[in-house]
Amino acid sequence: METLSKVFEDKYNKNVKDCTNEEIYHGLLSWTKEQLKGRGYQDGKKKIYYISAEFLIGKLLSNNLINLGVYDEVAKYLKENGKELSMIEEIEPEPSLGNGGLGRLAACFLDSIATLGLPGEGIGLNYHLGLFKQEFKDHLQFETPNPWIEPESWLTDAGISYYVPFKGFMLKSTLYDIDVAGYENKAIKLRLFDIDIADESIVGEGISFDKKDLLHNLTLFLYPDDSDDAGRKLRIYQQYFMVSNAAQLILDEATAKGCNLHDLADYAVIQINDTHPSMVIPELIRLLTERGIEFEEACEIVSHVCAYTNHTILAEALEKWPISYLEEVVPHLMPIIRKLDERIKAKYTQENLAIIDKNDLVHMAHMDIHYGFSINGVASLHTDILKETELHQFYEIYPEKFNNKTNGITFRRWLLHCNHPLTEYITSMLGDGFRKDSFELDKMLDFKGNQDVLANILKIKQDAKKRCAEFIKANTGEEINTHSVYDIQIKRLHEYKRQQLNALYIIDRYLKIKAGEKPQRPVTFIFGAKAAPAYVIAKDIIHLILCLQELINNDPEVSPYMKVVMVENYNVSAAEKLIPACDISEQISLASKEASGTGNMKFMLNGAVTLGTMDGANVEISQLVGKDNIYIFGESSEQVINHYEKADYCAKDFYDKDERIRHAVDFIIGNELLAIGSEEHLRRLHHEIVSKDWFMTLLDFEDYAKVKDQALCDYGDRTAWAEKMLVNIAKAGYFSSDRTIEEYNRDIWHLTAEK
Ligand code: 26Y
Repeated sequence: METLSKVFEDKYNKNVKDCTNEEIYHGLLSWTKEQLKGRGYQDGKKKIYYISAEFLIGKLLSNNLINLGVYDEVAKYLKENGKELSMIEEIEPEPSLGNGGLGRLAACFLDSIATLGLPGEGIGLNYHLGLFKQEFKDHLQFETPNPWIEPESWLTDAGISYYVPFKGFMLKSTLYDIDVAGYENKAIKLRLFDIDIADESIVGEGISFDKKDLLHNLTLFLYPDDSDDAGRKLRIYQQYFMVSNAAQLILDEATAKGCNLHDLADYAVIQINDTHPSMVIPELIRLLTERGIEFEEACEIVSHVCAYTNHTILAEALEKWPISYLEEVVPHLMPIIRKLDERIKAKYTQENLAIIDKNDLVHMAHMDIHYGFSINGVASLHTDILKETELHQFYEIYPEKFNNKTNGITFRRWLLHCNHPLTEYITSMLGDGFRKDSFELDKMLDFKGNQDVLANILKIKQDAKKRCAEFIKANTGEEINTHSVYDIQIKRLHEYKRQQLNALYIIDRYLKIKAGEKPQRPVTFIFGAKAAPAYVIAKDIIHLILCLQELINNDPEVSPYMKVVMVENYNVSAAEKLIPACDISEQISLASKEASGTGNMKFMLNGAVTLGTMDGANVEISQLVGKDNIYIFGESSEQVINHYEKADYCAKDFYDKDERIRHAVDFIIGNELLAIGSEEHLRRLHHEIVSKDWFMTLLDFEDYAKVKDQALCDYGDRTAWAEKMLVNIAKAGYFSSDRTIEEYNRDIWHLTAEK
C-alpha cells in the first residue's frame, strides 16, 4: 500500500488520515487506473468486438479492486487509517450508459471476456447525460439529466479519431477507453466514441433538447425519446456514428496486425448486440469496397465476421427503419442495403424474408440474419420461440446459423462485490474455487441437511435485510419492518413484465386486511423501475404503485401487515443493495415475452426464491432447482402464443365474471386512490386493464395470488425455507457469465485464450 499512500502525498500533500472521502476516492481512482495499466491487455491475432448501444457497467472502483485482487488489502489499509471503503464507494458517480438487461448483460460479458483471457473489446457511445435520472413528484416520474462524467473519471482519451460521413456533413469522433480488469487476469477495453463538441448546455426543461442540433446533441442521451420523427432520426444518427467508428477501428486494428482484408475473419469477429448496431454490416461492406474489394467478395467477408444476438420478440423492439429516414441520414448506405436486399430477393421470393418490405421499411434483424453467420437467442425457451415462431422462416433456410446462449451474470459483481458476508461464508464452506469455477457452488448441496449451515444462511439474509432497510430509508424515507418478508420486483417498467399484476395482488391483500382478514406475516413489497419517458401506460403503473405506497404505509390498520416501497432512480447501485436482501424474487412476465431475464439469476445466487412464470431463463432455473425450490404459476408460453394466434383473450370476461378481480381492478379508480393520485392517470390505467390488457394480467391473476400466498405461507417454516435458499445458491453456478462466454467462444467466436 506504499504506492497508494504516495498518491495521497503527491496529490494532496496529505497523509491519508487527513484526506476527505472525496480526496480518497479520487486518489484511489488514479491509483487503480495505474494498476490496471500495469496489468496489460488481452490481445491476440483474432479479437471479439462486442458492439452495443448500452453498457450498464455500474460503479467501477470496488469491482476493479476485487478483480485486481487488492480489495481486502485496500479496505484494511483504509480502516487502519480511520476510513471506510464502503463510504468511499458512495462518492463514485454511477456511469449511466445503459437502460436494462441488454446493457447489463454487455457489462457482465466484458468482465467474463477479460477473466477468461479472451482478446476482445466492447464498443459503444459515451453518452454524457446517460439514460435519465428518475425523480418522483406528486407520485409521478419526472426525468432529469444524469451527468456522470467528472473531470477525473475512469475514461482515458485514447488519442484516436475518425471522420463519420452523414448527408452533407462529417462528424469527427474522439475515442475514450475504460479499462475492464479480468478477475486475477489482464484487462480489456470498453471503447466509447464521442463527438468533439457535445454540449450539455442545450438541455432545457427536464431532458428536452433540440433534437436537430446534431453537432451538439449526438452523444448526450441514450435512446432519446423516439415518439417523434426527429427523435427517431437522432437514433439513426447515433447508431451510424457508433458503427462507422467501430468499423473503421476494426479495419485499422486488423490491418496493423497484418490482415490483407480478404482474411478479415481471421482477425475480427463482431457480435451485434440486438439490432442497434446492425448498420455495421453495410458500413463494413462500404469501407471494404472503398479499399478495393469487389462488392460480392465484401459481402462474403462480412458474412464471416458478423454474428447477431436477438434479445426480444416484442414487435416494437424489432427495429424497422423507413427508407426515407435512411436516405436522409446515411444516403451512402442505401445503395448497399438495396443491393443486399436484391441479392436475397433474387434467391427467395417469400415476402417475410426480405430486408426491404413492401412498405419500404428496412428490417434490421433480417439483414443481420442473412449477412451474419450466427444468430442466437438468450435463453433456451427464447431460442426455441425464435426457431419455431418468430423467425421460423429464417430457421427453415439457415438452420445451422441458429444457436442458444443462455444469459449469465458475473459473480464478481453479483456475489463477491455486492454480498461480502455470503461470499465469505461460502468460502469458509467450499474454499475459493467457486470464484473461478462457478459450478463448484454445487458442493453446497452436501450441506442441505446441516442445521448450522441453514441457520447461518438465514442470519446472513437477515443482516442483509437490515442494511437494505437503511438504504430504503435513505432513498424513500420509508421505515420498513426488517422482519417482514422482502418481496422484490426490480426491472424496467413494461406492461409485459407485469408490475401491474403485482400491484393488483397488493390491492387484493389490502382489501382483505380492511375486511378484517389479518395475514399471517408482514410483507414489504419493494419495486424499482424506470419507465421510458414517452411510455404513457408504464408511467401510469408507476403512479399506481406510488399511490398505493402512500395509502398503505400511512394506514395504521394495514401497515403493520404490509408496506409498499418504490425505490427512486433504480440503477445498478440500488440493485446491489436490494438483491442480497431479497426473500421472494418476482419474475412474473407473461410467458413467452421475457427473452431471458438476468435479475432472476442475481436473486437466486443471493439466496432468494423465485416466484415466476415459465418464461425466459425461469424455465432453466426451475429445471435446475426442482419444483420444491421455486414457485411457478400462470399459463405456459404455448398457451399464451395460442391466445395471441386465436385472438381469444378478453380481459373484460375475467373482469365481469370474477368478483375478486373486479374489486381489485376497480380499486384503481376508487375514492381511496383518487384522493391521493391523479384521476387522469388512474382512469387511463383502469381502462387499459379492463379493455385491453395486452399482456393478460387478469388471465394469470388467480393462479398468481394462490401461488404467492403459498410462498408466503411456506416462508414460515424457516428451516425448509433455508433449504430452498441453499439449493438456489448451489444451482446458480450455471448462470455465471463465464459459462455463457465460454459457449460464445466455443460456438461462435473461436478465439484463443491468452495464458
Ligand atoms: C427499440 C429500441 C430503442 C430498444 C432499446 C432497448 C430495443 C430494446 C432494448 C433493450 C432490450 C433489452 O434490454 N432486452 C433484455 O435483454 C436481456 C439480456 O438478454 C434479457 O435478459 C431480457 O429478457 C430482455 O428483455
